[in-house]
Amino acid sequence: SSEKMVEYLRSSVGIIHKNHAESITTYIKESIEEELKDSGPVVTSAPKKRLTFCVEGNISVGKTTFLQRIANETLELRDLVEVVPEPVGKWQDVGPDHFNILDAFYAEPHRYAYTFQNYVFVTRIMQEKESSGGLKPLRLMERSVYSDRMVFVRAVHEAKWMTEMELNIYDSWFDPVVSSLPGLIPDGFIYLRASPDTCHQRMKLRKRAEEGGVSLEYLRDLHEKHESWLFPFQSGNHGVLTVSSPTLAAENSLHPDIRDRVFYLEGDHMHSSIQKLPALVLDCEPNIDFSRDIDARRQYASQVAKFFEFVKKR
Ligand code: DCM
Ligand code: MG
Repeated sequence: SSEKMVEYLRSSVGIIHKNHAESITTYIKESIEEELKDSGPVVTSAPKKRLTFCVEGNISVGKTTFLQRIANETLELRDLVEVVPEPVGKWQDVGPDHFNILDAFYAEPHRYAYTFQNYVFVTRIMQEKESSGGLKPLRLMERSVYSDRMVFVRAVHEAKWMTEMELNIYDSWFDPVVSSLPGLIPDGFIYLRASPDTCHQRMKLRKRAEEGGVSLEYLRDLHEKHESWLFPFQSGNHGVLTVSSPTLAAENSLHPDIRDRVFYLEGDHMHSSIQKLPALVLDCEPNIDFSRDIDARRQYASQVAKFFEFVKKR
C-alpha cells in the first residue's frame, strides 16, 4: 500500500488540526513535571536520559529553518529543546589557512569526496561532544552520521567520486567508531520530505556560494537515498533499510495526529543499533512555509512533541 501512503501524505499537506494546536511548551512542560513527580527524591533517582532526534532531509528542504522555528516557537521552549545545527561553519573554515572543504568538494568532487566525508564525520563527533553536557530533555540534531553514510557516501560513491578503496576505508572505521560513541546514536529520526524540485527551488533562493554547481540530478540522487532509507515503502532492491508500520501495541500508544506518520526502520544495516528506530515523516512541500505560516508551525511543533512523548514512553 505504498501508493496509498504516498496518496495520504499528498492529501494531508496543509491540513491543520486546530483542536490539537495546543502550545508545545505547555505540553512538554506538563510531561516533564509529571516525570519529576514520578521519579521521586532527586538524590535517589538516576539521571533521566535525554532524548535525541536527528532531523534529516535533502539539501535546502528547510532543516535549519525548521529547527530554528521549532526552537524559537516560544521563549520557554528554548529551555527545553537544545538544537544542534549541522557544523557547516566548520566545513567552510578548516585550520589556520581557513580552507573551505565544502567548496573544494563541489569544485573537485573526485579529489575531495572522501576527505570531505571524513571531516564531516569528525566534526559531528565534535558537535556531539560539545552538546552532550546539556541538561535539556530534548535534543534536536541536524542530520547524523547515518545520513552521511546512508545518503551522501552512497551517492558520492555511485557518482564515482569515491573509489572502491576509499569506500572500504570509510567502512573500516565507521562502525567501530560509532559503536564506541553511544552519543551518536539517536532515539529516532524526523524526516523532512519534499520533492527534489522543491529543494532545487529553495536552493536557488538561498544561494549558498558553494552550492552553485549542485544539479537537480544530484538532488534527485540524494532524494532517492533518503527515500529508500526513511520513507515507508518496501525498497528491497537497495538492500539497506526498509521501514514498516509500528506494531499494533505501539500504534495504540501513538497520538492520532502522528499515527500515520511514524514508521520503524527495519532490516539489515551496517550498524544494528539503529534498527527498529522510529521515524516521523513530515511533508515540506511549498505550501508548508515555516517562516510565514504560524498554524503549520504549531501543527508541526505539536507533532514533534507527540513524537517525543511517544518515544519517551517506549
Ligand atoms: N553535505 C555533504 N555530505 C554530508 C553532509 C552534508 O555533502 N555528509 C553537504 C550538502 C549541502 C551542505 O553540506 O551542500 C549542507 O547543507 P544543508 O544542511 O542545507 O543540506
Ligand atoms: Mg541547513
